[in-house]
Order: sequence, then C-alpha cells, then structure tokens
Amino acid sequence: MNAISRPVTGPFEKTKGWLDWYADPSKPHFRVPAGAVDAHCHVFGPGAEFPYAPERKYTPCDASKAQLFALRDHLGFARNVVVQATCHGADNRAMVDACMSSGGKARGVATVRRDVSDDDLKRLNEAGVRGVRFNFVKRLVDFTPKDELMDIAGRIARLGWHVVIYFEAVDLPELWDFFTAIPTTIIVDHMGRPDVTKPADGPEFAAFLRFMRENGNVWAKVSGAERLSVSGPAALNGERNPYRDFVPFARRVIEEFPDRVLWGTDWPHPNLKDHMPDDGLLVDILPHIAPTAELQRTLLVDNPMRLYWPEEKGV
Ligand code: 0GY
Repeated sequence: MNAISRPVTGPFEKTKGWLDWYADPSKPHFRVPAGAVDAHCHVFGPGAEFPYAPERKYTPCDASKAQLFALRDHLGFARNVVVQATCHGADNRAMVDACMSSGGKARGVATVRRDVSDDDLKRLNEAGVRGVRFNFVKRLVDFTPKDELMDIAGRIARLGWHVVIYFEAVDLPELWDFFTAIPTTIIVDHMGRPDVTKPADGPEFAAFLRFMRENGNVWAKVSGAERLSVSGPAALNGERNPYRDFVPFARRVIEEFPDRVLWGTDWPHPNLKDHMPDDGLLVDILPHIAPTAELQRTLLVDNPMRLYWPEEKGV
C-alpha cells in the first residue's frame, strides 16, 4: 500500500454515509508544468485530532495532510492551496497545521467570523493563509449576514488577502451587488457552478462571463468537473477524455481570462454522493481546457504563484 492508499474494499464504498476518496489514483497521462500548484484542495481532520464542526452539514472522510502531500507528489504538482471547507466551520486548525507542516509548499484560505481578533489574523497570515472563503451554497452553510462578511473583507484587505466565494449559478444575480462591493481580489470556486447541460455560450453562463468581464478583480477556479459534469468520467473511443461536458465551460473562461484563472483537484472531494473521481483522470482534463503550453503554465504556475507566493521572484 502506498502513502495515498486507504485500506478499503473499493473506491465507491458508501457504508459510512459518505464516500471515501479514490484509493489508488492513476498516474495522469498529462504532465503538469514544473512548479504547478493544486490551488483548490482540502484536509479533513483526522477527526480524532481536529474534530469536525458541530454545525457541519456533512461529515467527510478523514483526509490527512500526509495523504494530501503524497497525492501532490503522485500527480506531479509542487504546491497546494488548502481551502477551509464547511465541515470544519471556522476552526482552521487542520488547514493551518497542513500549511505549517508543508515546508512552504502550501498556503491556505481560512473561514473566519466577525469576532476574529487582529492577533488571530496575524497568526493565520504567518501560517500561510492568504484569503478567506465566503460560502453561499445553502445546502452547505447557514446564512451569514452580509454586513458581517463585508466587515471581514475590509479587515483582510489590509493584509493583502483575497476573498474566495462559493455560490450556485442561480444565485449570482441576487449576490452580484454584494460581490462587486468587495474591495479585494475575488476568486469564484468552480466557475460559480454552471449547469453544464446548458450551452457554454447560452444566457446563464453569459451572466457569469459578464461578471468577470465587468469586474477585473474577479478570478475563477476552473475546477469542479467531477461535481458539475453529467457525462461523467467515461472514456470516449478509448481516449482518456473525461468529463467532456465540463470542458467547453472551463475552456471558455481560460481563453477569455487567462490571467485570472486557477485550477485544483478539490481532493478529497467533499460531499460527493455518487461518484468519487480518480484524481489522475481529473488532471487529464487539463490539456482539454488549456490547450497550449502557455495557457497551461499561466493556469497552473504563474497565476497561483502571483496570488499565493508573490514574494517569490520571477513570477
Ligand atoms: C468544494 C465543494 C463543496 C463543499 C465545500 O466547504 C465545503 O464544504 O466547498 C460542495 O459540496 O460542493 O469545492 O469543496
């Protein structure tokens, strides 16, 4: 058993009420560029060490920092951005522990409440946190008042951090004015969750593209294929070309906004109910959504380095 394996009977084990992450991810056929960053992933627990939040809406499988770092190496990535997930609430200890144990190879995105002290923010900054996440997905979180979020955004702006937002496509019109008032760089998780059964050049996705076009501080994570896809991971004509209904959406965003896109595995894929992706296969989406070496380098190296490791020269 290698470092990223789990002792389970199969990849789709569902006996505990949640799906475990894929035990033995394949080696991607696509080689990511040197220095590539997995800019959206999580650590969960282990629950015995870092308990899950009492207010959580789902309980994930444990997924440790050691397993995350082993996956990073297996897939050919150099660094991680560890994003706080709702199952840990505003208790950032597991994420912070992963960042601090990474030898500088992981940065973090935290969840904080209004009562966070300046000293807490300073400590998070020293641990490698560079952003906060505001989650508007109703099945995941209870409502947080917008004035509380704006208060937090104003405070973290002074640290040079950004705001990561997660919402469903249908909620963008109602949230638009709030988002455009945020004073920092904004990163949208999973392109605002488009319905990929609709056309990528249709009116719903046009609203998201307009959101990016009219707001130069808005970036998108072109991730979440395994969440959004209906066609799924099946190979076509024997080719490793998974999640192909997702591809035109991500490609459209990358080609129009090459300097404002990030990509991540989303390992260990919290809260998926039916299918758990092979992370090696997920990486093989990359040449389809970013078809040139230049786009691949911008997406996987230059953009995340500029945002999360700006102090490193030459990026
Ligand atoms: C993701 C997606 C999900 C979960 C969370 O914080 C979370 O719990 O983001 C989801 O269920 O769509 O990217 O982690």
